[in-house]
Amino acid sequence: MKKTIGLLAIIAVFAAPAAIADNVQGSGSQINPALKGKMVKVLGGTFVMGRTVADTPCFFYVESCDNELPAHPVTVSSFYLNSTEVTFKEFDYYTMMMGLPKVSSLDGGKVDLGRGNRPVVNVSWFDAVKYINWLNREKGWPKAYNERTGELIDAAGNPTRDVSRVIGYRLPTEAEWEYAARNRGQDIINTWGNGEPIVSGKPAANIADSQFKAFFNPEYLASRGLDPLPEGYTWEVDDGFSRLAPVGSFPPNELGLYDMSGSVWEWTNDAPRVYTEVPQVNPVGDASDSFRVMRGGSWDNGPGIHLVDRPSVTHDDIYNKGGATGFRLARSIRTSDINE
Ligand SMILES: [Ca+2]
Ligand SMILES: [Ca+2]
Repeated sequence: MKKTIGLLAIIAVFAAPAAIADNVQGSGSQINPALKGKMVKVLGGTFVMGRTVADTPCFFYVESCDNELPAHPVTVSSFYLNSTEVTFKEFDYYTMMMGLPKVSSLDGGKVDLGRGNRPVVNVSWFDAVKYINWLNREKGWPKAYNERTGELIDAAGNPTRDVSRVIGYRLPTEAEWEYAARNRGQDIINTWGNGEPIVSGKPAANIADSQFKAFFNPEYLASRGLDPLPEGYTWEVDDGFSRLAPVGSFPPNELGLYDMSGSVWEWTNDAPRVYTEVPQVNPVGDASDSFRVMRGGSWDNGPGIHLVDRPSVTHDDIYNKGGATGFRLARSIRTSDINE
């Protein structure tokens, strides 16, 4: 495990106004009747990627969050990002059609997290890209990934680090994910801003809340040989969900994207890139590295997690089957899409 969020590892052991939204999924609903979210057009731009908010503390258990520094200018081209995380309903349709076993909906403590419109979890990075390749095939698009090497591939099947050469659905790059999660690169720590996780007087995200704290009480943790949660780890408010919530249960960000903070960690396309001061344009991680970055925190992280936090695990890892990592779809904008 590399530069990861220790807390997640610990928990995972046992818990284990869409002003610019364009529905370009179109016939996708005919391809996969379970498809729920819509693709939101995220207008490109240049932002400062990495930890930009001064004095932001590192998350609990993290030895260092130096991998979020130095903050540096990054230019991202316009792209589409799905408004929601991929759901169990969507993923179950795929496994049914492919004759694959259903993905477990249990957390590490064998508690059922629920299925349906809850985000799919217990999927490795390779599980996610195999789903994406299948979905692209159903759409009549080329595969986006080499399922053996983990490389992005262009329409001819050749490896590429240029996302604009990938025609169909793919995972968002880290830069795309962060840019979109921060409302096109604003100086915000989480989707709700820099204060309490509240929007319009209501909980802003599904994070580790008072219900979570009640379940993972010191006695329960001690019975599993684990230390109590650190003081301040959870949010002292009931957000309505001790574990998974249906996608879209909380307010979207300004771009119309739901659950960018909390709900489940989201696989990005990228292997970890070492940040430098050098400005980047559409950076993509080196796929030969077997680690992949996940973003956004989950139901088992409190409000101390940040959008810029970037833990990574290997691309075949289901993260200790902790029920806390899923993904969402992205797609480059192609000239032929302009009139869609
Ligand atoms: Ca919660
Ligand atoms: Ca999320």
